[in-house]
Amino acid sequence: TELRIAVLGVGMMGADHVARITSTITGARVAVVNDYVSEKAHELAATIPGCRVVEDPLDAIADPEVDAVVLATPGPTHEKQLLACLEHGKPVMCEKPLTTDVATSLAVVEAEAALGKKLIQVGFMRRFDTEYDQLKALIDSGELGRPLVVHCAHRNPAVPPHFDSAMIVRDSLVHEVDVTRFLLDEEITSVQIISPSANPSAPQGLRDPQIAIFTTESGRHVDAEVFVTTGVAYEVRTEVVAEHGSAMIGLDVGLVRKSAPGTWGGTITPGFVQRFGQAYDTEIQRWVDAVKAGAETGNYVDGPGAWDGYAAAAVCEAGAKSLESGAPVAVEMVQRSSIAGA
Ligand code: ISE
Repeated sequence: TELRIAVLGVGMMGADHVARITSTITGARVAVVNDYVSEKAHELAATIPGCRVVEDPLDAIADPEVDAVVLATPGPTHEKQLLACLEHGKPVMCEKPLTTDVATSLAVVEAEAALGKKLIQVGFMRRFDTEYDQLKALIDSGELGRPLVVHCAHRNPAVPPHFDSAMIVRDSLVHEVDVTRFLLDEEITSVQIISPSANPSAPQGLRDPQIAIFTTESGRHVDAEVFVTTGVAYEVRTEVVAEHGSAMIGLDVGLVRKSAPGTWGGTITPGFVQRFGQAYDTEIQRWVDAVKAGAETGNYVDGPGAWDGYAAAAVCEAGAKSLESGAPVAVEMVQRSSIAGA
């Protein structure tokens, strides 16, 4: 039987997931959509057979004809909606952030752990990208020896007008936080954000680009350039330097074209929806499959979970503090082993 999904929030990411579940994903359909802009939800629902609008997000979660939830609502609403999903035992794929602060993220981790079921997946989609997957497999094979240093670049052509300097940390750099934890399999213990001379083309006051430095539990170094107003295209690069070699992904070397008059090059994806389209497809398909298997396994997640969302929130909190001072700030988080079942 088909999994009946409620998609809450049908802005850019939510609408993209609705399209993907409707046309690409097997074994699931969008049964309910919801958005605080009600007309937007109605317009979308009208294009999908068997899809209806539920006006209140909490009613959509509780709806007996909804089996699972995709949360693509604004971050500040996540806490309440995630707790409702747990209360009703509904598996949920939550776009980042898990919640907007560390204390509420931890409360969500604890509430899920107390249930003894893994119901929350967090939308760190890069873990599903083929190139990141290959990089992780290469690291885990041990062929390169111990990874020592990671260099990251994360560039957006533009960001919405409400994007401020702290959002560069919490919304953009957060992906490098998750990638670091994923690739190196350890927590980040300290963050420093350096704001060099700003891009003259960036909105007044926006500290863009930013350079982040992470230190991990075992003392490894990660640096990331996050630059969200390049005006160029969407570029995400990660290079791991290890004991016996290095590896890099995100080189945009798909198609290299040579043409008159003497030009050489290819194309760059314009945005994250294109660059990570395959990752989103794989993420949602694997989530749907895990949810369907969940009744037997008690695990409704195949990928990053509530703990990963909490860890990211803790690192970004330290990052936001460092953004003010420019100095390294220690990450404060509880030990995973202190929460039974987390
Ligand atoms: C956005 O929220 C994302 O998640 C994208 O992956 C990231 O590149 C962008 O900077 C964020 O604003």
